[in-house]
Amino acid sequence: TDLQGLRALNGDFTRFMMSYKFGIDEVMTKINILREEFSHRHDYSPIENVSSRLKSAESILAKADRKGSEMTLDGIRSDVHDIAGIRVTCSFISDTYKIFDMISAQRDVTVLQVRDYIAQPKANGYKSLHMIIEVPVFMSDHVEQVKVEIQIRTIAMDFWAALEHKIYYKYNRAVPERLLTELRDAALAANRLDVKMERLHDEVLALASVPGADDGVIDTR
Ligand code: 0O2
Repeated sequence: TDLQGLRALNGDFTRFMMSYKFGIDEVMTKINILREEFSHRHDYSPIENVSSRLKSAESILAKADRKGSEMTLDGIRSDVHDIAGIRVTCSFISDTYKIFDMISAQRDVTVLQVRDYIAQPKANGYKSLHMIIEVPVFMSDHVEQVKVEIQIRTIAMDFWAALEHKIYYKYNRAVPERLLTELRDAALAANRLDVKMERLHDEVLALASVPGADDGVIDTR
């Protein structure tokens, strides 16, 4: 009957979404391990924050429609890569690449796609390092390869992206030219801050490794 068909569809969709939720869980564990272990070894953490989100059914369908995908679970699975999304914010630009390398090097991670908008920012000024990976998720009777999109960026890039995203949707994707120019300016300012902060950080690290360099420095902690 129609009702049975609907129930089956609902069950399939719930399982579909669950696999992405498990994919997020797997990758969150990996990143949290890197975060803890790295800060234990080096006395500082390259990761400032990690967040995750499961794309809503509505946004998944809208994206599949935009891409002209076949409207089946398989069609959506192969075309929409960011159903499971994880965002990692770092203090410094070099840390974003460190995290990227550490994730890429893991044996059970398959890197499917990389977009380096840090080296090559988008025309609007957007910067971020994107990777789509596949990780195995072990279910009760089978193993599933699940796609997870990871966005890695600095705090300054994230600050910019959050505001740009808000403005983009406030103006329903038609942002006035003046604001676009100001956003591009702000992106350049954010980048200048990133470069300066990293230089300062490197300088302090170099200082800390010279014996006796701490003399006369007041510890205010
Ligand atoms: P939302 O609302 O964040 O989920 P592809 O499917 O790979 O061909 P896609 O998905 O556009 O194309 O890939 P891309 O360029 O890697 O962008 C993926 C995500 O990066 C976007 O997801 C945004 O989260 C973010 N992003 C990309 N460009 C911009 C930008 O100019 N500004 C901001 N603020 N974020 C950006 P969604 O699904 O488009 O949006």
